[in-house]
Amino acid sequence: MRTGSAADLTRRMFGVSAGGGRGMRGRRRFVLSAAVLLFAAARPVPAQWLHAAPGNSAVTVRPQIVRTVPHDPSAFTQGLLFHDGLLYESTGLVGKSSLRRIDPRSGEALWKNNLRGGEFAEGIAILGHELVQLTWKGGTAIRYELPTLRGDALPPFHYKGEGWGLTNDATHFIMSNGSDSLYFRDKRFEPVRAVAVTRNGRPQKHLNELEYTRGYVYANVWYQNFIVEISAESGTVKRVIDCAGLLRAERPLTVDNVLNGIAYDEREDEWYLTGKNWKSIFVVKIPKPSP
Ligand SMILES: [Ca+2]
Repeated sequence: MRTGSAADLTRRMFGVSAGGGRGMRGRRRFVLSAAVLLFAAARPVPAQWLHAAPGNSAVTVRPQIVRTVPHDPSAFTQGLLFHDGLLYESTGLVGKSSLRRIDPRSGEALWKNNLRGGEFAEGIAILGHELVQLTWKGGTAIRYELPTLRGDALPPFHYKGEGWGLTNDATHFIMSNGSDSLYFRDKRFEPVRAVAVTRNGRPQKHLNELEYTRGYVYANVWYQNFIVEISAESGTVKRVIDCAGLLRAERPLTVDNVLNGIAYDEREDEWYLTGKNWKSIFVVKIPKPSP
């Protein structure tokens, strides 16, 4: 039996006919427009996200899934970190931006702050006694006191350009803005230095959510199924963490539900990885880099 065409599907969903008669051209145009809208709204995840390892001569490693934790599928994850036994998540989109403190065993939000209407939250980092939350285009970072998470006690940091990912190396904040550079800032958020990131000698653009440990910055790459391990000193990508297995397990609904969110529990040597609007956080082991 012949399966329905896109036009058949659209006709059933919208209750319109592409048959002959008066107004046929208008209806056909409507059907075609509806079909374009339908497929534009739900572009599927590319097959290579689920199967192919990234083309790369740098060493590729695959994470081993230890367990999964439920993740709020309405959370458009822009930042994730692990601190003192708890997860912290920043979610984006205007009207849906938030900061959450999450139980890493149950995935439940223990505390949540919804941002004001026009703000679009991005990466987060904890340095000293404060948690800092970037905004995408606002040029402002919100500062929350720890452990109270009061967000109105400290004046915000200001910076030029876009804010994407944020982490720290215990001395500096390390920030991404979607380019191929990492920006180091001091505790007052003043710029200190920038490091250009290269993979196999080429600029690695679209650096997104970040995590730092033991001399390396781990970065999601926007619209890619892998994480790059970057030498914080030289900017060279040493290894690629191939996360196709996580995407196969998660089966994100659309191409925009990208892999994004890296947190590291140093005590247990476990990584918490997720994506925008994913239903799971994957707790994984990643082989340590050779010294
Ligand atoms: Ca992170």
